[in-house]
Amino acid sequence: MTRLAEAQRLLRKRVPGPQSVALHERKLASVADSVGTALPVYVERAESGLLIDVDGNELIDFGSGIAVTNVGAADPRVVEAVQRQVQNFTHTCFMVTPYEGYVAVCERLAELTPGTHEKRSALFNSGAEAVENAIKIARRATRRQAVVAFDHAYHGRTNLTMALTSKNMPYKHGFGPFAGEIFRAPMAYPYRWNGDRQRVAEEAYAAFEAQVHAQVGEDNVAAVIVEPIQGEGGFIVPPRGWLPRLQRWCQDHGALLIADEIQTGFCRTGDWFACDHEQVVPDLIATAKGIAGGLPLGAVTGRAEVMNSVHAGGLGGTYGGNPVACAAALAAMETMEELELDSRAREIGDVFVQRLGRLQDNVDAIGEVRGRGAMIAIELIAGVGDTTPAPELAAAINKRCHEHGLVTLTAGTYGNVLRFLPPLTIPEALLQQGLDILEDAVLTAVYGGLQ
Ligand code: PLZ
Repeated sequence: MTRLAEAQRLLRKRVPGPQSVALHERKLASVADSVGTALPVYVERAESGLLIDVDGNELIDFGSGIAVTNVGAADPRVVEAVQRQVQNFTHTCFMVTPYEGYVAVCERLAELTPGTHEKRSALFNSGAEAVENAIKIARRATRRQAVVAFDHAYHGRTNLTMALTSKNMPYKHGFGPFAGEIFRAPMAYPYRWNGDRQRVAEEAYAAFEAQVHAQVGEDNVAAVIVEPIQGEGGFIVPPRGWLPRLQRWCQDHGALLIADEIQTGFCRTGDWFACDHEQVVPDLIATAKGIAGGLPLGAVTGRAEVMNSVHAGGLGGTYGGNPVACAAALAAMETMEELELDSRAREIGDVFVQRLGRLQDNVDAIGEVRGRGAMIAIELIAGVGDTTPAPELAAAINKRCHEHGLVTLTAGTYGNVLRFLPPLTIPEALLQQGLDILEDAVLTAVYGGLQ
């Protein structure tokens, strides 16, 4: 039996199966069409690396609910902590009558985030909310207004974060006017910037510097916001040296560096945070997603003097740092530490790079295999010597993966990137089975099943 056939034993019914199809009809009749679903398979329960649907199909998870379930979607420690907290109380509002969990999460964030300086945190409900608040704090602390974001950036879907997000469709189209005082600089995107990585770092930085000088003025810049590895933009890893230069520029000009580690954080890239890789210490760091094992939580952590420059009562929200989400976060962080998921992410990354590298040798349409740790992507192109983006090919591979029970996600400004974000607790056998399905899907989409 081939390894692919073995993997397919996980599927009892076709994907999506009849129960999922029935549920999807109800979805279409009740949920707004604008809220899409990449793979209309309705999940009933999860194990590490597996999603089990209402038809009994077991799907291998290379998505982690978009980089959220780093500890798996049903981590026993998270489940137990949530159950205990729900039994005690579900909500009080931290701004009214506080509780220990919120404080404990802020203590953990001070320990885990880059830098040994005195820190403070504030908790919110989502990534976009964390980013919005980071900008509010930066503006208040610097008494400046301009914010510089990058090409291919993704920071959220609220009004301010839409302005920071670079891609029009589907995130911004028709939703303007957007928040003001947001400026965009070129991203150091090695694959689509001619030259070796060293040159890209230098040229991209020079372009940033010149553009901000000409169009914004250094003294007007409150903050530069950057994803240390871009997520929705297509897992773009800037060349070494570029991020430290941005940090130095911020220091030289009295601006704050905000790292959006919402997708890269919490062991995903093989370190606790992607900034750690180059010892970059941002002034503010926005986190969410992987922080709480699947419960909604976002945070801004930063230099104490910056965070505390905001007037009393200036930050908050009814649900920010909800006790159940905080309990989950503390448990998820414990699991990450205990299972050393940072080093596991590196091992997962090595497996991906090795197998996808071999595949790339045989498939001209794979322009690049890139990423760091368990955040890996392939960029699909027209073919040898023609780097025209191939979004239809990415969609075809994605669809075939889904039909064969592997949850994969697309990304990229041009829609031609397939990205892989397995839970860091995925068992080795499932990881290999997932890669079997992926390889088969690539070869079938490219060569029409002839290989
Ligand atoms: N910053 C770097 O990756 C969320 C978006 C999915 P929220 N990315 C997934 C979609 O299509 O809406 C994200 C991110 C980075 C901010 C966010 C926003 O986080 O929790 O979705 O608000």
